[in-house]
Amino acid sequence: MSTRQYTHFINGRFDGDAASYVDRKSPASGELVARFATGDVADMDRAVAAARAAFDHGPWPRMSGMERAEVLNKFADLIRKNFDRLVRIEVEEVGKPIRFARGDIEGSVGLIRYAASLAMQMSGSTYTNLGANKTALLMREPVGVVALITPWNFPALILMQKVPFALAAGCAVVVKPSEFTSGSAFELAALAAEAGVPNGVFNVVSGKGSVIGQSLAEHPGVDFISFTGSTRIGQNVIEASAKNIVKTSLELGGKSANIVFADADLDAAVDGALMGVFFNNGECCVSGSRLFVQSSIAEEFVRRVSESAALLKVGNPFDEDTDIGAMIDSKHMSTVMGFVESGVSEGAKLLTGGSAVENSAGNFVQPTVFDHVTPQMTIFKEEIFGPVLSVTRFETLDEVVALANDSIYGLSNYVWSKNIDTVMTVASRLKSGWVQANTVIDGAPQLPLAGVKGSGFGYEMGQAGFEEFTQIKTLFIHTGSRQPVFAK
Ligand code: TXE
Repeated sequence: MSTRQYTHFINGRFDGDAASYVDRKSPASGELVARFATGDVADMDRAVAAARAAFDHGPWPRMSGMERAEVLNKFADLIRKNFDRLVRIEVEEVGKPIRFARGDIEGSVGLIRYAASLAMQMSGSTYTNLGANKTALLMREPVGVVALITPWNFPALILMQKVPFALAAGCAVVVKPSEFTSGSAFELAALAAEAGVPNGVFNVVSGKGSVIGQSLAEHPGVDFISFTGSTRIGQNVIEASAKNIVKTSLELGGKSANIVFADADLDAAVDGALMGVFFNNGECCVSGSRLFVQSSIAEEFVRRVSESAALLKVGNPFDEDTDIGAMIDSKHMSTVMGFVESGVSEGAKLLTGGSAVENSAGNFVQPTVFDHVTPQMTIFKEEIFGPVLSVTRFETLDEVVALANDSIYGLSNYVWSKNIDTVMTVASRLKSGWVQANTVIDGAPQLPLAGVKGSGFGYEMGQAGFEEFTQIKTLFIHTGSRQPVFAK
């Protein structure tokens, strides 16, 4: 493994050097894998100035949608060409299993190609029914300079849920990636430049969230802030945006319900229960971390889930058959273990797991399943962001809908049943931006994701996600002579 070193990527090029760097050690092996420049407020000022100049005076927002689409498709081609390198960076810096890292990069390509198609379709509308000699054009325009602040769990994929849509609309972006996992953001910015994205349109500054993240969120040169991360920092971002009255979009935490009715395809639902909570080490905002099982099937179903969980392979994320890799850092692992301890002390029944992996150089946690979890328990309420499943049994549809909605969050929920009436009724009553039936953590670039309640607001992906990066200018035109109102 060779150590990668990154300086800020501003105005189409990497800085020559940086005053200081932060080391990133692999959370799986402890080896040094990357060094990221530690930015300061002056670096952020340079990046916003570059984006401002590119947006206000540069070619990108003035190109045709077709031209922007061509560049975006070249960007997707270059990601394919560099596929293995990008996958390796995600595995090294995040500690996620390689098969999921491949999915992230493949998914990124799909998001870019879809966004390219939207660049070609960007349009407004016209009103011709306003009366004689009156016409209105609703002109769709790019929103401007966009601040993108991203977390560590899907560094490339979450970035690509934002950047290509912003670029398709004609915006310029300044990215503040997580200080743990900044590598892929730099690589992607450099590939975008190689594909023909003009200087200043895609900038990346790395460093501490409390310093440069904060300075980006409150920067007067920014027109829109799109943030993915914790609910607490989301609240900070809203406060910062108030300074300049700037629009925000926030994708925050979740505590999703995964609801299994007795009439479900139980083999599929067992896999869905496991995937729901162990995918991406459980470090996933749409994790189905609260499993609800109808009482009549619960005994057998929970036994199957817990026995399968105990068989999952935890360890080296580069191994093809690893199911669960390393937690992002030791502090986060301690937080996860603190939740496990609270589950035990508050009286949930530990079925499997419950401890860190012994004799390990990395931050590994055993897949953990708790049964008989009640709504009063901490593990029912809090986003754990690790491989910890809580199981609660239910009798009726009404009861499980109330249990599922008993959360400050409202990002996603899952329901398993072969009865379409059950699926539609439950889906319509769940308070979340996203519901999936008979599948879990699924999706496509066309499908928007948005939170409600403590999970935030604003769309990512899909036509709705694209439109977040645009605004409507209404042009009202009067032709012919206008009836005087004041002139005598
Ligand atoms: O998030 P933070 P972290 C949840 C999850 C996790 C917890 C903490 O529960 O355990 O959040 O994760 C930048 N102004 N999610 O520490 O701190 C920061 O540098 C502006 C859910 O990673 O919110 C990083 O780039 N920016 C989530 C980004 O914000 C600031 C995914 C997110 O960091 C800032 C990740 C500030 N004052 C964690 N302070 C999801 N929705 O998937 C920090 N940042």
